[in-house]
Amino acid sequence: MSKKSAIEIIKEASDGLRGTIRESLQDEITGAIREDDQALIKFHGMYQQDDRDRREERAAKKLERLYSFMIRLRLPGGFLTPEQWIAVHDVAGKNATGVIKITSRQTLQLHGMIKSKIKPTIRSFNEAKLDSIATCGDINRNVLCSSHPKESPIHAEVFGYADRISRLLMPKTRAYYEIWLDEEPLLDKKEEEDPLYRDRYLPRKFKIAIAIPPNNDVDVFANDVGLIAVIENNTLVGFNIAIGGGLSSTHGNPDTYPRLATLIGFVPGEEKTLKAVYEIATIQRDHGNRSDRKLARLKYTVDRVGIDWFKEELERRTGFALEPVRKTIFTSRKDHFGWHQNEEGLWYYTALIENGRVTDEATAQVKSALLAVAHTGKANFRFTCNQNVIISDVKEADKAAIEAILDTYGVILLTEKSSVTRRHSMACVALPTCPLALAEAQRYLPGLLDKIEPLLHKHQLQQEEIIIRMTGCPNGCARSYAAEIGFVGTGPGRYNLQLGGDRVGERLNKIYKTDIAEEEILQTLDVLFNTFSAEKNMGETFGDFALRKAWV
Ligand code: SRM
Ligand code: SF4
Repeated sequence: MSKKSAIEIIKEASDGLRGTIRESLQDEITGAIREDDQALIKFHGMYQQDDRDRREERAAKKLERLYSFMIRLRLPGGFLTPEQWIAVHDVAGKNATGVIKITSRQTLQLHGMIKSKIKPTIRSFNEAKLDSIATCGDINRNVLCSSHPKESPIHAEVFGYADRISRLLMPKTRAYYEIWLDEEPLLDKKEEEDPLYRDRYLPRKFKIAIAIPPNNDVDVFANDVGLIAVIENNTLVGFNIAIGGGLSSTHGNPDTYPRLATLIGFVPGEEKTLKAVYEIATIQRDHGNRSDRKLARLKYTVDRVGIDWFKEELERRTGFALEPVRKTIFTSRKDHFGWHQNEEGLWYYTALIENGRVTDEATAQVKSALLAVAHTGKANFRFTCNQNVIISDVKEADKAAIEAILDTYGVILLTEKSSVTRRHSMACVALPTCPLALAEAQRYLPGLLDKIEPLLHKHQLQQEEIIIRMTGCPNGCARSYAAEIGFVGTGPGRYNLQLGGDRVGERLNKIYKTDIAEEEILQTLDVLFNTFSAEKNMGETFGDFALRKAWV
């Protein structure tokens, strides 16, 4: 048998994810926590980071790195009440950098929390009925669901599944409550025995998304498990299930690759759907690679054991057969900006939040606007997988007041005047907090788009909804491998340019040029846009055109 990876040993010895986190928190000599605890706090929704912009300066002064923590909330389906938004806003200002980051998985992150602020942060979240349990680590993460309630009359019913799946796959350990909320330790540890995760949890992170066709806004095939709602005669009849999606690779390691999930069958009804999801997780628990973390995601398990074996094993564990995949069609993968009304007559305003950074800038004071909206108590907040926010569930009588707030703070102007390309683009966090970043992403993409937009105008392509995504490394956090134009960081100021992904997230892109800098990026796009503009067929997307021209 292959050797267990170091993280496997840490998990096993962690006493239900407790480790020595308490002791680490009390150590005032350092801003960091012990190495083993760094792996364990991920399961509690946090990452230890440091300000990479200040590494050199600190090293020159012989100071330790400027350590801080990032915390990520668990928000199945990406929903917050106005009271909860106010709580997050307050905590961000008091305990973190003040910027609230909407992630590509429909939740919120706060950065820059020093060690002593973690406990007060989690306490405040708890008071607002929020938690960060299992948003990181080798466990099921935040469960996604198509965000816009106008998508379908059964949106609320499908949305409910995100919460139920999230709860079904929560760890049983009380460590989070004991460490952060001072709950009394259990007298009988048997009460927290975990039939799903046992003592080693999963071999790697595990991601689930639910899509409501025709919009694939959640990028369902990028997940370990994708559920696609099947709606017949306005009734939710069940879900098509896809397994083995994941978008990361490692430069120079040919054994790693991005992969879209494979459809394996249809399941009717709630009981069978939940059972199938649960048992997919147990198969991965029992058969995933626990020695090489680079090859531990479900996608590699599926490719190693084969789809047929996996299906048979799933049917054996669930005790029922999967039905043939039912027909569903995706026609888009985007956010519907501006005002829209759902079947019940409630209003929704989708606002552009560039790369998910909620902050006040000279052009638009998005953070102040969202706080003012929350203070009215007349709207909920829904986050999209494209890092935007939907001001939600607004009654007709309250719409004008909400609109006035969005207008006053420049949110409407920002959303409406931004180019189509900017609205459909996305970048990951990258520098200065992400330890894995090789290049900039969210700090760089806005400026690069300033230079790409004139090229699109020059070739009369400004109305094309081309999906552009950038990540600071090949881990794919802004799903750059599933973009029509993907930029994947290779080093400071340098990116692989990827082309040929489709519009709806059913085809990955491929490398067109490696390791290029801005000048070459712009020259290359100028030539490509010129050809696309001159030779595209009616309705042909940039990604499809790239494939037809065999650019990749
Ligand atoms: Fe991610 C690691 C940020 C979505 C694939 N991701 C990281 C870390 C935590 C870096 C680290 O391990 O220390 C980044 C923290 C940066 C920071 O300072 O905040 C990070 N990932 C993000 C976010 C915030 C990007 C964003 O700008 O929105 C997204 C948070 C999602 C959430 O709310 O849970 C985020 N990450 C994704 C996605 C997209 C998705 O899931 O739809 C992917 C690709 C899909 C996938 O999982 O295959 C993704 N992140 C990774 C990977 C590669 C995993 C792998 O299979 O190898 C890593 C590295 C790792 O796990 O070792 C990673
Ligand atoms: Fe960091 Fe890479 Fe993810 Fe960007 S893609 S947030 S650089 S791990």
